[in-house]
Amino acid sequence: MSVQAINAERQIWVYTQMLRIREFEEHVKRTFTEHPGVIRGHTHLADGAEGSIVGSLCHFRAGDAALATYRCHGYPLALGSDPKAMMAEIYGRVVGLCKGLGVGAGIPHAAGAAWAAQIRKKAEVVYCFFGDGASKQGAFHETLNIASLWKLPVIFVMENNGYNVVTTSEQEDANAANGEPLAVKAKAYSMPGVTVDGADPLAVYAAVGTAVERARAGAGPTLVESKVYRLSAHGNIIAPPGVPLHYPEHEAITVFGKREEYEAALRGDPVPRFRATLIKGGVLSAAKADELGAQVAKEMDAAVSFAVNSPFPKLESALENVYA
Ligand SMILES: Cc1ncc(C[n+]2csc(CCOP(=O)(O)OP(=O)(O)O)c2C)c(N)n1
Ligand SMILES: [Mg+2]
Repeated sequence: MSVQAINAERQIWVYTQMLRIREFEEHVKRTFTEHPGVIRGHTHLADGAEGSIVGSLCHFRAGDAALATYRCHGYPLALGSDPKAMMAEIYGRVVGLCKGLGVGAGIPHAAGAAWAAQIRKKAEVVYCFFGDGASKQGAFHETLNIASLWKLPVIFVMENNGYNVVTTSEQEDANAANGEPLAVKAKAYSMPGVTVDGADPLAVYAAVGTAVERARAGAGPTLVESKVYRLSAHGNIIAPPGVPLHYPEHEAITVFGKREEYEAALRGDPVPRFRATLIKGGVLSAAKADELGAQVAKEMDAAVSFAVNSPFPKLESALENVYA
């Protein structure tokens, strides 16, 4: 079996989802200046990873599952969640996707979901997204071992953005420090490990497609290292009440003084890059691309208005989902 080439209509869908993710993240970011003090918590943006997210999820079909980290706005957007409900969740409103009580998840849970899929025997797969930093946790290694041993249908997509908050991969990762791709970690658990340019959705589509075929066929997991560059700082600054929350500059600049690295990343921005690819390939006209951009901006403006004008959960509801 080989991965089918992606048709023009699907390529436009990919570009549209990339734009939606970017615009959603830009709106979250702007919130801190346009509605200061409204979001009191931490937000982490996926700008820069759009091509990787959408290229991966192109293969998603009913019954599959996807798990993410705190940098998690892109996946549900591409999979069809309502951006209004998502924005309301970030604003902590009762009409949010998780009723304003959103929490995170993790790598071992993906193995559990994949085990359930294996038992159901419907060729369903699990997409497990996580960062390069997360691959230093014991849970990552335990999960890869059991997933390979039991041939669980899971695709481990490591979004390697080269940073773990304020440290670089080279400072934290033995493979990176020795100039090796992080995909070599797969070798220790006898599964395929591939490295792909995460800024190129079509390259990610191909790499993840091969992994999905393997998983659906019962042959087990794959580790896909998708190289991306996060275009915002790790997260917004958490400040005491009264002090405006904001996004600082990227750690490449604030911690390492590597302004040129960051500017090069901006020049390689995957969203305009894919737009140019589609226009050059005759898949999309510049006018149509602009039209899509305007539509998506309006969609996300509406999401912010909805969130700002929605009620908070009742104080008493804070204990409703606490079991221990
Ligand atoms: C077990 C554990 N150790 C440390 C932390 C603190 N921490 C939060 S995010 C983060 C960096 C994660 O980096 P990475 O997985 O590469 O994700 P990225 O933010 O780059 O997308 C760390 C160390 C944590 N949340 N959990
Ligand atoms: Mg990282």
